[in-house]
Amino acid sequence: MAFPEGFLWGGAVAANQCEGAYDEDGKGLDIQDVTPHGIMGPRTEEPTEDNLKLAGIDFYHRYREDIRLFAEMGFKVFRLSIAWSRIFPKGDEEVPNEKGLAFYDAVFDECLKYGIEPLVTISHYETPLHLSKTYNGWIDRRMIGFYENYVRVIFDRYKGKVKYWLTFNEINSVLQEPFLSGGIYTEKEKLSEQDLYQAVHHELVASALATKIAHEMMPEAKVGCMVLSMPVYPLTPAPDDVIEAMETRHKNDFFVHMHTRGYYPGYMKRYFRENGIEIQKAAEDEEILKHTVDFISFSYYMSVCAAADQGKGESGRGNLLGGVKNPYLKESDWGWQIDPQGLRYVLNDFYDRYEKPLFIVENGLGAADELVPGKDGEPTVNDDYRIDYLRDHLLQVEEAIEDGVEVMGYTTWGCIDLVSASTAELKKRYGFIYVDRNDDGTGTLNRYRKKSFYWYKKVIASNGAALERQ
Ligand code: BGP
Repeated sequence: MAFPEGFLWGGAVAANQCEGAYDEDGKGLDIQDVTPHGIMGPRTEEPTEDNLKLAGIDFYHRYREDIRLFAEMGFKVFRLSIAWSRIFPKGDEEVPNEKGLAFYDAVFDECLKYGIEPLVTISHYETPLHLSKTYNGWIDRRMIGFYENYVRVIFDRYKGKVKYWLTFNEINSVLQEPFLSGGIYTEKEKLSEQDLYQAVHHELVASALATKIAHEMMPEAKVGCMVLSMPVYPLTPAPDDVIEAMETRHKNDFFVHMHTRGYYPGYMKRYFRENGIEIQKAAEDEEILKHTVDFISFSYYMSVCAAADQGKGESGRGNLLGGVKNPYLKESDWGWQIDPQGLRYVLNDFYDRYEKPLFIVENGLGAADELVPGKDGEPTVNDDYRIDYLRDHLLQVEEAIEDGVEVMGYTTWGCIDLVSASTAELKKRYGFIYVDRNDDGTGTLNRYRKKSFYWYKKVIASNGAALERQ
């Protein structure tokens, strides 16, 4: 049996996509509260009623019921994020908001009650809006200090409860999505590469600093980086396409290099040199960056192709980083190309190169589900397409484990339906658990088990053996 004993099976969510209660118990506004239409849409000055994230799926009030359902599936781990603006409503205060801290105490206690390990993302696309507007997010070096203050508070509070930490969600997406990922308020079109890489540097220093502090304050803690993984295949065997693919990969993966080796790779120094980018560094940065992570975590949804002649391929829609469409792959209803073998590829690739344990912390299929009457009278969803997707990917994880890759665990994205990050829809559902809430805001918020719920439960109970049998 390939999956090792103690393999961490579970699911993942982010505060801004599920909690709701956007202004309750002292929470400040964050950047998600002013992006009602997701990444593509315009942002607003104030929170507006059409922003589904303001109420989310009401996890803030229903977490007990939800965690009980996760426990019923047999989860060993639950990945969630702490909303920074619940702890520091503006982000630059000295003293934290006790009610925000108490909320996560209750959530972690609930997980631990069922033997579920919390896996906590410290910052998941939810920078406090004040930090974004006042400092322009991570462009400003002072963000490192605000983030340090925040991590010291949460490490101190939750040490003993939380062992697994991730510093920034998909840290490598800041180049493509400066507002979402870096809290940078200036419009993307007005930013130079100099600005973007300066922000990247600050985030990387903050991430290494958090790792150092975590290791000092919680010797048993395991800290991971979290990147958006996307294998880049050359569109053709033409050497120019192969080199294009390599250079695209370098830009995505240099973040992993930084987190595991602790210094800038030669190819990035060359890129900076040739593009007139000069990163402003403080004297201590080099030392701080040497604090490398314990494991690499990543999201995996799709692969892309690269072509030297950009006009050659059809450009694909997809998960933030984008790329050229692969003519050999099918795509989801939202145009994300489905490539289970790409997961085996990326696991091997990261492991060969960086030699750290790996954790798949996001993977899943966003689909429009239909609620139908179930056998026992309870509504359900016959989501065989989701089962197929997840099984195909998990079989590739198994292959990678057979290849010798050290895989710590697997958390499906959106284990309970939640608001989409890219389009802010509820219709794009990922969950094992259906949440009765619709894009027009209607719905009872009731939770229903989908067919995949029972399937995943069997997979976990058999530690993966059931994948083969079905
Ligand atoms: C990742 C984000 C998640 C998540 C997921 C699915 O990029 O880390 O927050 O939402 O993608 O994307 P979407 O919600 O757009 O379907």
